[in-house]
Amino acid sequence: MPIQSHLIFDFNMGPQAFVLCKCLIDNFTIHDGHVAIRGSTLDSVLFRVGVIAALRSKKLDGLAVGVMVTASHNPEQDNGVKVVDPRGEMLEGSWEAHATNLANAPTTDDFLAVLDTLIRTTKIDISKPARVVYARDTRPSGVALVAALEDGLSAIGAEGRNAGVTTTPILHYLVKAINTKNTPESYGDDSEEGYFQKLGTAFQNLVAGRPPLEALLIDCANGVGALAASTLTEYLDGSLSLILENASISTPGALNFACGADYVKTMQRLPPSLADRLKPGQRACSLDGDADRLMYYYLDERGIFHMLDGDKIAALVAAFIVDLVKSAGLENEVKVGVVQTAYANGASTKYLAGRLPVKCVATGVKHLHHAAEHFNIGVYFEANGHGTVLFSPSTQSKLALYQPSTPAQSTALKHLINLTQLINQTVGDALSDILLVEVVLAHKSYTGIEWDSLYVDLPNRLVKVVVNNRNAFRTENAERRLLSPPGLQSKIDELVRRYDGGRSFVRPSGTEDVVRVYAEAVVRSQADELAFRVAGLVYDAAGGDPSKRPKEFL
Ligand code: NG1
Ligand code: ZN
Repeated sequence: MPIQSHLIFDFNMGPQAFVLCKCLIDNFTIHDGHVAIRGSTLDSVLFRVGVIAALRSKKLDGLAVGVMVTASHNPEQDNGVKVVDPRGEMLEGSWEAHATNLANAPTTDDFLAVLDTLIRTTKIDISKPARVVYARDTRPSGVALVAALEDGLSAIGAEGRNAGVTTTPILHYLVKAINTKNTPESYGDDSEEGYFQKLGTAFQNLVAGRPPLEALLIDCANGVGALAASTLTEYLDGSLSLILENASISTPGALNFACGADYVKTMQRLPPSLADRLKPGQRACSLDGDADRLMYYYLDERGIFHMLDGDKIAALVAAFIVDLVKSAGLENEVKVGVVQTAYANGASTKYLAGRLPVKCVATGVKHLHHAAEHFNIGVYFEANGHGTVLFSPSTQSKLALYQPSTPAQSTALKHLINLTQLINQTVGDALSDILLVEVVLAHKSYTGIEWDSLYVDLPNRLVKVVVNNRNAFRTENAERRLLSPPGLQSKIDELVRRYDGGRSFVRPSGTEDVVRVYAEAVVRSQADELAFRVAGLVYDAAGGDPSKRPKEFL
């Protein structure tokens, strides 16, 4: 059945995920990070994803591989697929090339021929078992896609486990829990219940004895987060009240529409549906369509919207963990670091860099996740609200064996150990991140206002420029400087110098056919002006028609 929608392959996933198709043909439009498919028969692609995931599992001796059908924060008519690797590594380049060929084979005969080559060249023992655990978000098109995926799994004789309608981070949890079952590294019971139990128990341990916080309002983006947040409530046992808004998962077209984390971050405003729901000073947050992004915010007494984005979450959480490490007497042994991208607000970088090591990496969760693994405790968040905290295996063992010498050290140690249970370390997880934020707020007795005042965001502006060939834009230094088109970077530098606190950079998007321009400055009007002027330079350098130059580009 042809489905008129977009299928998105996400290349920007964490190391747990790989993406199958880098250069698809005909119906497929390629955008580095994602591959969008318009008006194509998606069923055959999902069938092949099933086969590829099963082969990946066979190659890894039957370890479970995950497949998530979702298009995250994108509109409801889009859909996509992410494959979750059991070992938390990126797919080998050679294997990825074979997988690409498999997905692109024009006919069934070609498909079988490529399959045969893949099995031979990667030395897959086809008699090995294959296990694939899969799930989907609430998009209506997901039903047919999952059915096609199941056909692919049956065709190759893989054992499939349907995890139903759930969040991307829960699917990641399940993959890790299945593969570590009955081992010393057991990640938890391999069920949704195990996930909620793990988070709920750790949260209750962490807030025990603290005065309860005011209820938190959650904008569920009319997506699967509504189901998961509702179940989570049962496991919190009254330790935190959640008020679920935008929880209409069966209203056509409602998913991510004028709500959700991406809306809040992009528009820098409250979802209109919450306007008469939120009291001044009350904390609220938005999830995205698959619940792996989180934005907090509040309205002040004058009704002005204040956004607490991924950078503010990183600042809150990193400072808290550094304090706990110190209180536990472990500051010489456990080093905490933060990983950001160039999109992190300059004020957040300044705040964090005064307290702990901060590393800047290229956009894309895989870069952040890898860099965070180099710290004993690595905190990473994208400004858009995707992030988590990684405790290295040696740090986890150290915490388990450490003998505290005072009651205060013992308490801090217990908190750290509970944090390793509360945080979903496989991938950014909006629900786990909510609980993490709420723990810190409870410990610090902070409202949103105090949290917000850790530092003041520099006004910033993100602009898209549509160009003929965004591959003409090449970058260096964690995407902060342009190598080409020649001469453009020095023009940007010259412009930036004229703005107080000015910073701007240009990079090609990995997920859309545009070039992104980011700018910040001390004053809002200056940040806007700088962004539009740099966008104008980009437009000219890309050979745009001067008569069609967007008027806001000055
Ligand atoms: P691109 O399109 O490469 O800028 C966007 C986000 C990334 C990341 C990916 C999704 C911005 C500026 N960019 O990437 O942070 O979330 O989508 O994988 O938010
Ligand atoms: Zn998402």
